[in-house]
Order: sequence, then C-alpha cells, then structure tokens
Amino acid sequence: MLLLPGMKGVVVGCGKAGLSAVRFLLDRDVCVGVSEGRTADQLDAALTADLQSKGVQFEFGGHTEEFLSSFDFVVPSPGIPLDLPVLHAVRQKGIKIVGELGLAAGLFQVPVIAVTGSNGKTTVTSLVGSLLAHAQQQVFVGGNIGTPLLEYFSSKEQSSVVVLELSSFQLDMAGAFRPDIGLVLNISPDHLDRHHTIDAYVDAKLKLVSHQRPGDRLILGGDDQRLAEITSVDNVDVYRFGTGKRFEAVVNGDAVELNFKENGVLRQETYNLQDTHLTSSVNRLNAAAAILAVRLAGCKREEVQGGLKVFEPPLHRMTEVAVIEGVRYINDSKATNYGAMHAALKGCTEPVVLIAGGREKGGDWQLLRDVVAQKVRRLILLGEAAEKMKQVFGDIVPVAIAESMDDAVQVARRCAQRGDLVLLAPGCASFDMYAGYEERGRVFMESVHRLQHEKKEKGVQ
Ligand code: UMA
Ligand code: ADP
Repeated sequence: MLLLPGMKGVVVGCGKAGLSAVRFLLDRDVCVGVSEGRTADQLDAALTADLQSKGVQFEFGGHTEEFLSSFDFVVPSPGIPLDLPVLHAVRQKGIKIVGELGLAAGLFQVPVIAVTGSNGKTTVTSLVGSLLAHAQQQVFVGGNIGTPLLEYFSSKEQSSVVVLELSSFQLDMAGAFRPDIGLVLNISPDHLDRHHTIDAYVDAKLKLVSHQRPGDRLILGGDDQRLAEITSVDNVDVYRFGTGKRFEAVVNGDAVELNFKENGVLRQETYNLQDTHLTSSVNRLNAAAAILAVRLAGCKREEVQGGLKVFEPPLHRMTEVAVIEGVRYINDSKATNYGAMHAALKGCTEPVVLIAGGREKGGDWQLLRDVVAQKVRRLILLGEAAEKMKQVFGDIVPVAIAESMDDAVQVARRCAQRGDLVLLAPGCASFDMYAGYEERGRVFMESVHRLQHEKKEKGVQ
C-alpha cells in the first residue's frame, strides 16, 4: 500500500505485531492511532507514554466505530478476527483494511521466501533460514515464527534475503504482497474457529500465490490432496516435493533426491539426511521442501548438505525426551491440530501410547480413526476434549482419562512395553490447561525427566 506522510492509520491490537506496525507507520510520518482491547492499566505504562509522546492516539478497553473511522485505514493485528462487527462497519464506510503484509507489499528490496501450510511452517522457515545463513547469506527470518515481519524495515542489519513464516491470519490481509519463492506445505483443517469453513481457510492460505508473477516460484506439497488439485498457476513455475516419484524433490528413505530444471539445465542431486536431526518422517518432507527452496534461491549443493548437518529442529516438534526401560518418550506438543497428530502417528514405526486432548480447534476426529486403530496401543486423554475423544476412539482402543500431565505420564509408563513409544501429540490447543504449547511440552518433559530420575535412583536402565 502506498503510504504518504500525513495519512492517518489505526492499528488494532497492541501486541508484538501491532507495536511493530505502529513503529513502521511512525517511521513513514503517518499519523498513528492504536485501538486495544485491554485497558490502559493492563499495558506497559512507559511504552504507551512513549508512543503518546510521539503523537500516537489511543483508545483502550475495546474498539469503537467512532475511533476507527477517524482514520484513513485500519491495520488489524493478525489475531484480530476480520468479522468483528466494528471492522465490518468501517469497511462499509470505505475505510481500507490492510494487514502487515499489505503494508509491506512492494517494499522488500531483496528476494522474499515465504512459507505457509497447516503444519511444518516453523520448521521449514527456520531450516530455510539456517541453510541460507550457512551459505553466508544475511538472512532476516520473521513473521508468525516470532519476530514481526515489519521489523525487517527497522532492522539495522542489512539482509540479502528475507524468509517469512506466514499464517492464514496474516495471509487473509495480504493485499498485493508476493513472495519470489512461495511454499505451501500442506493443508488440513485448522483455525476453523476463526475462518469458519475449510474453504475460507484454504482461500486465505492461497493468497500467498495470488500476486505471484512470471519468474516467481511456487513450491507445493505434492502428497497433499488439496494442493495436488492445483495443476498450474498462471505464469508461475510450480515445483512439488513429497514421496511421488515425479516430484522435483522426492523423499526416498533417508535421502532427498532433487530433479529439476534451472535455466534450462537439468539438476539431479541427492542429499543425505542420515547424519542430520531431520530423520522423522515429517522432517524428511520438510527437508525436501527447504532444500528445493534454497537451491532455487541460489545456494550451492555442498553448502546445503553442510547446512543440513548442523540444523537442530525447534523444540516440542517430535523431540525425543528420553528412553526409559526401552520405551521412547517423544514430545510433539506443537501437534495442535489433527493434521499434525495424523502425520506424527503415521510416521511412527513402534506401537504408540498416545497422550492427546486439550482444547479443540475444529475438524473431524472420525478421520483419525484408521490411523489410531493402526498405530495406537493405548490412548490417554487430557483436558476439555477428553470426553468427546473417548466417544470417538473408545471402541477401537483402550482409553484412560488423566487429571494432569504427570498423571498421564504415569499411566503411560504403566501400560507401555519395551519397544513402545510414548507420544505427546495432543491434536488440540493447550489453552484449557496451559499458557501455550511450549508450557505443555515443558511440563511433559519435566514429568518424563522425573520418571527417568526415579528409575535411575532404582538402578533401572
Ligand atoms: N486484541 C485486541 N482485540 C481483540 C483481540 C486481541 O485488542 O479482539 C489485542 C490483545 O489484547 C493484544 C493484541 O491484540 O494486545 C494481540 O495481537 P495478536 O493476537 O495479533 O498477537 P501478537 O502478539 O501481535 O502476535 C502476532 C501473532 N499472533 C497471532 O497470530 C494470534 C504471533 O503468532 C506472531 O508470532 C507475532 O504476531 C509476530 O509476527 C502466534 C500465533 O499463535 C505465535 N499464531 C497462530 C498460530 O501459529 O497458530 C496463527
Ligand atoms: P507450524 O509452524 O505450521 O505449526 P511446526 O514446524 O511448528 O509447524 O510443527 C507443528 C506440528 O506439525 C508439530 O507437531 C510437527 O511435528 C508437525 N509437522 C511438522 N512438519 C510437518 C509436516 N510437513 N506435515 C505434517 N506435520 C508436520
């Protein structure tokens, strides 16, 4: 969006992304307002005073049509539902609604690689960032992964490439944003509380692609049914990764095989994942996507192979916590939707004692019955979803309901046999019991470590 000095813009929500948008607008001499749901005393007083001294006008404790419509455009934070009646009302008055991506569109001076999908975004974004850094690029990594994407514009460091993790919330307000290389990893139902229908969720995800132009590249998860239906995108070079033999990046055992054309030259390359931390079935797929992206971005083959060796996947995603009496304990607390839970179970080769449950995010548990029947020996349920999940799975697997994570780990210990895997893959959000998936994963790891300690004290290996 073209911003001119003196224009008036209001940011809704004063969290990480909102504050970054405020700074971005102030730097461009826009007259800025902030509308925040929390009351003034719930916010950092020094921060609000500082912004007020820079001319920022505030409304606290909610969002009013009167305040918002005194501005030329509105910038909702990613977490603000776009169907809020007040946003509808200001839209009706012709006031533009623009997200962070819409503000940034057209302003990046360096190539942008953007990653979306229902699962694997953070892993692929950090892997792409890490491979580029290993190849001596100056990389800005931001977006949904944590550092607000608009921070790129205030960063003192010069970047040679930008890597963004983009959520459906951000893409819903993407405006004319386009990445040079876009990745859509997979699509399974998530955030249906916000998007209401799967079609609206898919539409939001595919806004990543809608402004791409000739010469841009699009990398799609080839094994994904919905993405397989996209056979071509106008003038954009489409590449696929997955297990299909004809994809440009193929996962074959512990290797990724590339087979793609670059400037008319056919490239056939093999990357070995054996000596890396990317050996789980989902991470082999993620590696395929990332390798393809960085090769298209110009990294050399040897740089990529070297970078794969040193990469450590982020915590709480299929992270091995301990092996106790021949039972492996895996923390996949970030499996907050059923696509991730399905992928985690599908990739397990050992019988699984599954700890699941929490707050539901929408989706159909029935679709998981087959994989649960095939892989799960015992299901231990926690949180708000426990009773409902018991009804869905109770006839195919023995179910226990646990009161706490510690309780769940103790039950798991009692029923797991040597050679089994105890997997925390909740398929639900954590907010009914924890501050977030990190806390849930930490509590699980602490319980497992306590168990390990007790066993060591008793001299059991
Ligand atoms: N607020 C209102 N009115 C409302 C709701 C919220 O004023 O009706 C205010 C809150 O009081 C708070 C602010 O809005 O002050 C929060 O804004 P936000 O929810 O957009 O959160 P941020 O702190 O700005 O973080 C956002 C992303 N949050 C969401 O998308 C919900 C972060 O992704 C992202 O890392 C960060 O920007 C930096 O880019 C988090 C996330 O949960 C990790 N993402 C979802 C996910 O991964 O599943 C999509
Ligand atoms: P996101 O940022 O999209 O939430 P993460 O990398 O944080 O993705 O992983 C979230 C969850 O999805 C974890 O449970 C992880 O094990 C699982 N996961 C990671 N990659 C994939 C993939 N390619 N397909 C399915 N599930 C995946």
